Amino acid sequence: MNRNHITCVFITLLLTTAACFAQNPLDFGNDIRTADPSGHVWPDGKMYVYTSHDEECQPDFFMKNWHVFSSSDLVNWTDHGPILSVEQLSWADNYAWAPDAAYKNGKYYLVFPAGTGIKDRKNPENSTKWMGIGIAVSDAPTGPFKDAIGTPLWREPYANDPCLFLDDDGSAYLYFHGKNFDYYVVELAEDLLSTKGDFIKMDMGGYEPKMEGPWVFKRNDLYYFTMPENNQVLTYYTGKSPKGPWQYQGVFMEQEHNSNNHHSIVEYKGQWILFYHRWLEVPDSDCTLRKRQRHSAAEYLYFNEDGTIQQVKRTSEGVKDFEIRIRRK
Ligand code: FUB
Repeated sequence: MNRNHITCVFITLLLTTAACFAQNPLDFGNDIRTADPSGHVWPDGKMYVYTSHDEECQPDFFMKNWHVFSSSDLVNWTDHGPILSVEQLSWADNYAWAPDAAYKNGKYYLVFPAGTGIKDRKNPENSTKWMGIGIAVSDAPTGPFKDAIGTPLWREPYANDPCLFLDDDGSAYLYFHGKNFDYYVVELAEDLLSTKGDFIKMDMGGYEPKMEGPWVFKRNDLYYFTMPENNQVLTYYTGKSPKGPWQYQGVFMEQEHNSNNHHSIVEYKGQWILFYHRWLEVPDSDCTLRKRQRHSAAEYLYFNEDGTIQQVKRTSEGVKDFEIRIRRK
């Protein structure tokens, strides 16, 4: 074996080893492309991640179904999907975009955006695209889910990217991205199947950039309104109530490539986790449209003493040592 051969073998070994220990993107089994991961810990103690599902080379985010993946160590995942598809809806046939989920009184709720029509980018006046938010229910976290109301929660305003936050007192708040309705919140009724009261415009302290994919959570009595600002960089506000007023706190994850991000933040076994998606090159892809495809990923997330969020870096290791970390706590 000459020197070149040895170097070659060595590099291959290094790459293979690195690949074995890498955990991002998350290993969801087979070759599925997922985006918009929404993480939840349910009463059985497992982590469930609800995602949208990218098809190879899909044009303009034409997406057809949602999946859920479960794990108890964040390394070994089971795919339980698809758990709902736009074919099962009477009011939409496309745009199975970023879902969220909730658990209440023994039932599991999938809150999902879906839509119809086409966006005409050259002549926007010819666009027919419309999106709304639906609710599906199941007795199990893994579905199958059934559209519970047979319509979207509302038709106007155009809306997608729902985030359903259940507060400790049982109140349910729905945040979303809406055409001219960003930074509004609406409460849901006790059964989570209809809205209660008006859309409430939240006080964002005077800073309201374009956004999609809001995610709200609570920690130590402080509420966090987090979002992909301009659909990309992850930023957040804090507040003392789920309806604001909110105070802008800035960036906690920088941008990678000129492409969207979508995330969720959840505590699991005493450790906070950030789920998000990455646009990674798929070299053997037949897709001429784009070589990068979306994949769900996870990182540890830490808070400072004053409750602010520390910067999170994208890593290839992700949360692969989760079990060891938890045992050390
Ligand atoms: O996955 C479709 C759309 O792309 C989501 O709804 C947005 O948040 C962006 O991730």
